[in-house]
Amino acid sequence: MQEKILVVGSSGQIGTELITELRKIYGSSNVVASDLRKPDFFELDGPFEELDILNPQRFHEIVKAHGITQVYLLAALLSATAEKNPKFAWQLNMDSLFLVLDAAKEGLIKKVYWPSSIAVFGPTTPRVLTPQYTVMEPNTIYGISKQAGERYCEYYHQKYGVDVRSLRYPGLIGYKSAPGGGTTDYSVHIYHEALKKGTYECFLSENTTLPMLYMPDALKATIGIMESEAAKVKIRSSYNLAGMSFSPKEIAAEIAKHIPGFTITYKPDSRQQIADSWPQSINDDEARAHWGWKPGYDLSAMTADMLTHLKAALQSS
Ligand code: NAD
Ligand code: AKB
Repeated sequence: MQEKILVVGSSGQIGTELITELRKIYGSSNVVASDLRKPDFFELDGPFEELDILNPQRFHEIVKAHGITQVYLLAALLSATAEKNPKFAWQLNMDSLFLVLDAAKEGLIKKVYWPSSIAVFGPTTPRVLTPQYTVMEPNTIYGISKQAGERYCEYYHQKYGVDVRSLRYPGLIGYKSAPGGGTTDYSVHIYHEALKKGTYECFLSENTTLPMLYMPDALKATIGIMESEAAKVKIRSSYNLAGMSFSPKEIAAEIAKHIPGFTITYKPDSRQQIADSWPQSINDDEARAHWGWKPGYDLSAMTADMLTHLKAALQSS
């Protein structure tokens, strides 16, 4: 049977890239992009539907009109933006998940992807090589919504047999799309500013180490878990996922190897407190053992690739 995929929140940092990858696999006409707005930076070569995921009627209309079998739910408010509007963040992050899980429970769709985050961990979690199962007391509204979302995903799988799959992404870094309101966003901005100005003012302090993942690895993991046999996906809350860990000082030193004279200054803001509550590194043994996850990029390989692509994009613009 031909899969028909709906990506909700397709114009964001992950969505813009995921759409391209999914269309390579399933064919452009079988992957429907949907968001409040069309993406800013590239033309979509396939169907796009305007959708506010807080409008259930419109969601059901799109699912029926396209015969959707799988939904990737990416719409959310991220950590920094959510702190500015906690009630709305809770409404968007939770109501969208209930809507999609219920559609699967009712048999309208067959499979759901929903990303969680390292934000499910909090200040009482062991911060180094944080294990899959550990203390989870998040103290941001974003983290609380992700943790509650994980519990709902597992509940819907156990009670109703819903085939929902999830990854706890670390900070994601890519050259094709801009990040949207997270605490790890500096790790994308720094490459752009390094090439444009040779200097960057960082909103986190120099030794704030956080787990990160290069976008090609994030896409590989996302499609990898969705294409795994159901029996291999033994965890239905969300899987720990690791790529690399570094601090602003370390990424700046790596960039300086390619751009001699590059400088970084530090002006921590409210995002520092969020970063301080998150792990420094993640243990992802379960993802590796259950469905064969393995990252391809470390800090040095990612930096070389990011700078090559961003330089080419700057020269052609
Ligand atoms: P983003 O902010 O870049 O994109 C989110 C998209 O959702 C935007 O295009 C936005 O317009 C859309 N959206 C917002 N409200 C909507 C609504 N009511 N209806 C339809 N669309 C709506 O976020 P992202 O970085 O692409 O993240 C996607 C998912 O991955 C989120 O659940 C996020 O929590 C998770 N995640 C991201 C990262 C990361 O580093 N980017 C890390 C961990 C988890
Ligand atoms: C954020 O910083 O909010 C995201 C995340 C790690 O969930 N990048």
